[in-house]
Amino acid sequence: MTSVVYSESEDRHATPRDYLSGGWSIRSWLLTVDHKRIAWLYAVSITGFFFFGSAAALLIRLELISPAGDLLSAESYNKLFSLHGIVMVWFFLIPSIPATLGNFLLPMMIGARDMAFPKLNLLSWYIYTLGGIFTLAAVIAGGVDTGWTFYTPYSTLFSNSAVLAAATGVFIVGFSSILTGINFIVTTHTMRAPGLSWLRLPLFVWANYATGLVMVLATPVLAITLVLIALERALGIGIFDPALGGDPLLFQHLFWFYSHPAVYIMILPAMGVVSEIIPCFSRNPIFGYMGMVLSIMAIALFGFVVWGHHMFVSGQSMYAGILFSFFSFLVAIPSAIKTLNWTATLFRGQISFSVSMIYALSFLELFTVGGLTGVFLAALALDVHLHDTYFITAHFHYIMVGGAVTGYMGGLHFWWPKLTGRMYSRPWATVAALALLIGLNLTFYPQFLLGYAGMPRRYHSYPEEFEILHVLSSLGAGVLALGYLLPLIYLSWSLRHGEKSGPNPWDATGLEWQTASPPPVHNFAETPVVTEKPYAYK
Ligand code: HEM
Ligand SMILES: [Cu+2]
Repeated sequence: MTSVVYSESEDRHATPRDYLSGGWSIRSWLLTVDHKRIAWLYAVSITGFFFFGSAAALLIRLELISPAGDLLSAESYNKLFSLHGIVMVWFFLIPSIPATLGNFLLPMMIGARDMAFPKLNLLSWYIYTLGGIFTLAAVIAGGVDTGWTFYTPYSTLFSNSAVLAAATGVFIVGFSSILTGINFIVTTHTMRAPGLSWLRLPLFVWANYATGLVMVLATPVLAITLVLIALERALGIGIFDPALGGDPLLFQHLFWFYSHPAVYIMILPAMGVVSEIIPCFSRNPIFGYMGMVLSIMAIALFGFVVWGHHMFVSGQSMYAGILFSFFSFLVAIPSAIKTLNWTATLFRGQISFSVSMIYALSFLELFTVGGLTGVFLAALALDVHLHDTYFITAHFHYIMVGGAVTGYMGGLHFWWPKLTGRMYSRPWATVAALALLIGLNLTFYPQFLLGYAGMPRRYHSYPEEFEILHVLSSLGAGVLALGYLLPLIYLSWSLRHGEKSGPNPWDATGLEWQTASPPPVHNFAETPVVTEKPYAYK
């Protein structure tokens, strides 16, 4: 893209201050309305939740090293995997890329000075933090043992754990998600720079825009579901209780009507990240831009009609099952188109294995395995065998950790010089990226075999024949932990000591690379004008 460029030598204007030099007082951070600082506020809280959730995961894997349930009681095991799921899904994966990288980059990528509603943006962070406090309160109140899905009747009639506090936390964080979604949608509609038509938007912007739509359309359903669960549990109103004329399946319909689209809230932004990295490090324009845009929108829309594939064995009608199976096959098509287009972009490209490119290629491998096994599960008869086994656990971890978290790490490394104006240690970052790739496969591949062989999920002890595969998986979790801890160390180090990066170290296209690093408070000295399509590489 060509545009007016802010350059440091230009002295027609006084050099604008960068967004970090405006002071480090607590006030200047906690009351900021600058989207770039708000992105950092999110990054800090989200990272905290990620390591909290990871500690629970490590304890789970430690327990499963031996077949006897000897490290944890069954009860604390249930509480640990519930806590892990609740924290990772609601407090890490859903906000991760949109709230951090999306918040930081979206206005810059469209040549805007900020989000459409800067104060609402800050408010979403406060709401997120408030929700987090409730979830932590649930832990202090003794924990929750319902799993991250709060399935009734267990969550309403039987569990004597802190269900209300945990569900309240999730309810609250939903509002933060809705506000972020509204901000993304309005910003993309109204604040694009002159010349930046819809079909010149970078795919990362498209992906966050579609994510915003899903957030705004789906999250209210989750909110209603959680209110009903709370009322049911506290007052026994009977919406889900057959004894009082209610229906427990209704809960699953409502829950998955939000939560299946929500899996696309997690994966679409990561797809956006990968779509920026791959063209840059193969020096090729993205293959099939139009197809990429259409498949982003198709994923967001089709995502709303497949929820019933989570309920194949729940007793819903056979015809519903067949319909949901069919729609699930359909939603796999746009994902396949995207994967093929990334591959075509790599083809005959001048590939350089930068750190973010290693993450993007890892994403391709992991997302493909996760996505294809989703197609297995969408086949009705096969799902009857695999349902509620470790095969499911493996499937969604390949997507959610292999896809979403790997995309996040790739994006963090790609845009780190923009965020901070500094470089990180390339050798250490390469070690970490490889540890992540090896660790992920070693942790989750054995779980496909475990599930296929019949090991159910959510058990804290198991027959000895499953021991080897569990030990391998736990070993993988150790390698994976290294892959997440190392970046925490070398990235923190680079904040102070990293080499200065200059505005565009990767020689990338895109408006965000045309302003200084770190960017000035209002992003651009002058509003840029766009005259080209995105990804004008070569
Ligand atoms: C794109 C990102 C995806 C994510 C993040 C994702 C995530 C998940 C999660 C979290 C679960 C487990 C829910 C639970 O705890 O019960 C799950 C199950 C399932 N997924 Fe996916 N999934 C994705 C893609 C797909 C695709 C493309 C398909 C179909 C083509 C698919 C088909 C299924 C089916 C059928 C189940 C339910 C299996 C059962 O419980 O028996 N998924 N997925
Ligand atoms: Cu689903």
